[in-house]
Amino acid sequence: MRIDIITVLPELLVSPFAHSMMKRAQERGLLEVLTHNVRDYTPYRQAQVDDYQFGGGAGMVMMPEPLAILIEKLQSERKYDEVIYMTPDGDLFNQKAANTLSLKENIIIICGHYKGIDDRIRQHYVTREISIGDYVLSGGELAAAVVVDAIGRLLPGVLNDEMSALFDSFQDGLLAPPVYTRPADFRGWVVPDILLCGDPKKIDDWRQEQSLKRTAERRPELLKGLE
Ligand code: 6GU
Repeated sequence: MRIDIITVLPELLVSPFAHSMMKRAQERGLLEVLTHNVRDYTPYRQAQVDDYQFGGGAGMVMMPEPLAILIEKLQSERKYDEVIYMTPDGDLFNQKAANTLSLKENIIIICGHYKGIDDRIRQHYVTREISIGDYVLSGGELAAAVVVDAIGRLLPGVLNDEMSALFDSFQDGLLAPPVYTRPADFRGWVVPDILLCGDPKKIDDWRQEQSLKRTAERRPELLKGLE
């Protein structure tokens, strides 16, 4: 899978993909993340990429021309399945959206800054708008990093233990059960006996029960959709 990220701050998108699973995904050739600086594509002097908004009001808006030039350059090189715009007024991102996007071949992600991008780019190029939650970030980059991470770890071959994504919170619509590691007794705080019993069926049942209990306590609305 190839992801092209359009940004005015490519530096913000270095570290999130340079470690751990995202690093491994790229080293294994399963994921390619490329960043493109909008400033390198502007036809305006002094690398201008934003301007005052028509109608007045505080805050700058990203101009359509540099974005259109960059999007069209990329689209002339390969076919893209989605052109995503990161914006707080987009569709709320969740595991289902991550699963769907992980099946795509090539996607473009546009990160907005300032007051956002000229609406004509949204109307004529963007196929999907994503928000990562009901709060406002200063730009789309951190949100894009969240989305790419959530997608990237789902690509077949990225996880070392191929099964472990299946046990994630949300992957089956439930929160994950509690987990423990050594020592079995830490300052008198002991691991639940059942995890030490060695019976996989019993352990599985306990985890399922804990998942349901946690979900009922913390996110009861998640249980509504399940049978
Ligand atoms: Cl995608 N962008 C910005 N700027 N703020 C956000 C967001 C995105 N999602 C939640 N808040």
